[in-house]
Amino acid sequence: MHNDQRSTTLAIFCKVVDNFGDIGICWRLARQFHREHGIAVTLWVDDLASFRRIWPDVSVDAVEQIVDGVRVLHWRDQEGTFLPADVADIVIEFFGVDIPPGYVAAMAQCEPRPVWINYEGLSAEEWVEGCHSLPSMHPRLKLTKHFFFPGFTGKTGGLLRERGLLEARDRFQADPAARAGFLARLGVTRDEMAALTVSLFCYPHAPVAEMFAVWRDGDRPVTCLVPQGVAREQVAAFLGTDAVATRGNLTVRTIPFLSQDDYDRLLWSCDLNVVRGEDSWVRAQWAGRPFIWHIYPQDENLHHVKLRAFLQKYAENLDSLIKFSLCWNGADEPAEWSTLWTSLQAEWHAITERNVEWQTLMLANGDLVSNLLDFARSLR
Ligand code: TRH
Repeated sequence: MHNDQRSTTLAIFCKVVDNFGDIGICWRLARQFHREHGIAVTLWVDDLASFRRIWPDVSVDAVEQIVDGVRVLHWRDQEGTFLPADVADIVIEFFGVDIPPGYVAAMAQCEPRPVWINYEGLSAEEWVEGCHSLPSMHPRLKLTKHFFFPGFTGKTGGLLRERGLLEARDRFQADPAARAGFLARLGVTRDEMAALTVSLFCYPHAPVAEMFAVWRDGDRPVTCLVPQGVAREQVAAFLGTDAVATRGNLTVRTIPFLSQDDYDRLLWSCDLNVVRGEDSWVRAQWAGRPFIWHIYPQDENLHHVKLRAFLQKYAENLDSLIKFSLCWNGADEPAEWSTLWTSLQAEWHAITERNVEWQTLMLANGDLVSNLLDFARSLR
């Protein structure tokens, strides 16, 4: 890394294993490094079609393109020879992906060596603090990579948060016309906006049909907005082939799969957000509205350990939120979904207060991109 910050270069290697989380996070990182720190970013990504879903400016055919100031390369294989001049000052491999061997060989020839970061997944478990920033030597080459963990404490990398995000959210939430205009563009009617609005982003095994039944039979109108493709079967069971349907007190409406920026606006607009995986979960925390997290499932229910670790930190004393979240994730059995929903609503005020408190705590950990840069600089 050069002293002159403007000439710092950074490469991110991203493989879209499943869903949108990987590219979602890598794209946020890329944009923020470039926009807020003036870094020349190259994003290597294997699946341009998934990328385009969250960022419509992306061309799916281009081997190389500039998107929002970031150089995007289609990562098609592990072939290729590289020169030290091709190597970035900071190299981020996302979730331990295998960087092309030719690129790694060139990294070993650089003087000084690039900072090599393995960017890991977000978890509230205690062990994360012990592993964050640990070095790992390459078995053959004179190269060391370091683990970088996002997290919820000052001993981790913190959470992704763009400069001005909370101010933009506050402006939007203070302006009813902005919300109404945004929702109207998605086809939401005035009546639907006036109901309790829920955004739904979950994995297919979530108990969506059960919640639909509770809202349908409940005593207040609920509008559930579902981006295209989410919980496909359960939503189709309610809607048939229509885009919107009302049964009892519930209206379900499918909306387009949004760009990342519009997805934030959706979270800021709704009274309750159901989110999943990693990136939408973090965005929901910054949205400042009650949220339910559907965690990405792992073998042997390892994800239940992660879920409990988060709830222990975040939802202390929010018993209804804990119970609801455990049931939503199959980690506990509900007696009655309607009872769970009633108790959750009774806790609404306390949940909202906790959100504010939580954001203050998270802000104190700094933002992840700045933390990562400070860490990278400390290694040179
Ligand atoms: O897509 P996901 O399920 O991704 C997951 C997780 O990242 C998980 O940790 C990982 O191991 C697994 O993939 C393979 O959920 P996530 O993380 O919330 O990412 C979704 C991205 O899509 C996020 O950046 C928000 C974005 N998004 C939109 O841009 N528009 C939309 O309409 C919606 C619903 C999401």
